[in-house]
Amino acid sequence: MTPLFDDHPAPSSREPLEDGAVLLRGFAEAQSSVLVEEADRVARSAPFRHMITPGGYTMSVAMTNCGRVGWVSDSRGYRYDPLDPQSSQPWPSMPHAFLDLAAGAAAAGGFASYDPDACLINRYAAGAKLSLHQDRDENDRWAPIVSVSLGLPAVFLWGGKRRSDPVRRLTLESGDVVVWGGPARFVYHGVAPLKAGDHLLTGPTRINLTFRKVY
Ligand code: MD6
Ligand code: FE
Repeated sequence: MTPLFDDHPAPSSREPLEDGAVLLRGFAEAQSSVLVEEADRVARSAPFRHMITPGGYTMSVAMTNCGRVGWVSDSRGYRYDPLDPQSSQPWPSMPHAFLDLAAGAAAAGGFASYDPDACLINRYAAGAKLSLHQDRDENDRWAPIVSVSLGLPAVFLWGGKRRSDPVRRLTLESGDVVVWGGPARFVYHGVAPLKAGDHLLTGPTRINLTFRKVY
C-alpha cells in the first residue's frame, strides 16, 4: 500500500533561488548540535557584542567571529580585522566542523574548493533584524557567502542586485543553508525582525553562521 504521507521526508532538498544561489534545506540538520556547541565555544573566548554602525546605531544582532579574520563595524566603518578589537587577540580559529560544513555546502551549490577566511556568528533575540544590504567588504568577488541557520526560524529577505528590486521572504529553519556566489554574489539580502520563541538547540535565539572568502 502506498502511504498518503511520507513521515520520513528527505533530510535535505535544494531550492534554486537564481543563477549562483541555492537554498539547501536541512543540509546542516545532522550537525546542528555540534555547530551550536562550537559557536558557544568561540563565544567563550570572543564574546557576542552589539557592534556600532558607521552611522552611529547599535546593531540589534549580537556578533562574534572565528577564522583568520573577523568582520567588525565601528564608527570608522566596516572591515575585516585579524584581531578582536575587544581583546586585541586573534579571533578563535575556525572549528573543523564549521569548515567541513561550509565547504560541503559550497560544493553542493556549485562552488568547489571553498576555503573561507572568516565566519561571522550572529545571534538574534526576539526583535533583532538585519536591514537589506549587499556584502561588499570582501576582495574575492566570486566566492560564495555560505549562511547556516540554527535555532529559531527567521524570515530571510532575498532581493535582487538593485536595492529597488522586489524582495522575496523565505522562512529559514534550523539546519537550512543558503549559498550565494558568482553571478548572485551581490544580491541584496537581510533578516526580518525575529519572532519570539523557544528552540531546543538555542533557547530564545537564532544563531546564524556566515562564511566568507575575504582575500
Ligand atoms: C544572517 N547575515 O544573519 C545574515 N552580512 O542571517 C548577513 O547577511 C550579514 O550578519 C553582512 C554583515 C553582517 C551580517
Ligand atoms: Fe550579509
